[in-house]
Amino acid sequence: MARRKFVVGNWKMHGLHAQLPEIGAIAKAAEAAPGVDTALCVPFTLIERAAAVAGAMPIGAQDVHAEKQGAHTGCISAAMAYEAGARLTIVGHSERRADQHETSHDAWAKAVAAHGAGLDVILCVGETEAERDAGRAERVVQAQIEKSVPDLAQASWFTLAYEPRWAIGTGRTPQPEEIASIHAIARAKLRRMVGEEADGIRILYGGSVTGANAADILALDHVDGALVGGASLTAEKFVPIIEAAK
Ligand code: G2H
Repeated sequence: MARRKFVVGNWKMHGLHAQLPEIGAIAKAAEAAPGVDTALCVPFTLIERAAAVAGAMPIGAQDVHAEKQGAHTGCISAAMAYEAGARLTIVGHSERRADQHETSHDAWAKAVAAHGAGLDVILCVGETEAERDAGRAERVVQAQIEKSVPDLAQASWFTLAYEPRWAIGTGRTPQPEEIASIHAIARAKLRRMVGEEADGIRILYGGSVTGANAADILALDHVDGALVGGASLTAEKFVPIIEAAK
């Protein structure tokens, strides 16, 4: 099944209003690449103004709370993110799994809540360096998918992102065959969980993607796009990645 390439920037805890022109420039490049789906996940504080300058390019959040409302100081619900202008959200990012001790069950609950509020979902999975060194990468990723992908996941709103933790922000990327192998295993696991729908679900690679390595990574089997951190912060760095996906 043909899957459109999907390139998503994850600004993490970067970006003040002064960076809005970068978002405008990225959106312009996205518009010039109609064959590629491009989106940018920004801090909550930027969502509303980013959406105003992003034109047709969807703006996303990087996390949402699993509950609709309640006594959760400092948290943001999926409906709040949607109301601010987000149309998608990342859940289960490894930095949240590590820093906020989020589990695969938390990621599942957030994915369900986000979908319920009308947000598309990008759910992240990926092994640590110790798990890869111990030969457990495949089993870890399969278990994370098992526990965190909702049974009702559909290609129209759900995307999986494979991000080996040891490749995030480190400048190290796995060997092409390592990426292709995990993506094939992830697709097979999705098929066992959601049947033929899995063939339409996009699986992104994330972890030190740059303009220099994007074309090679995006050419791999079952790699349907990229989740990009550091190299999405400026149009100068991000646009070549969008163009590599054309
Ligand atoms: C992985 C990625 C974006 P970076 O976290 O989600 O970040 O491209 O900086 O490794």
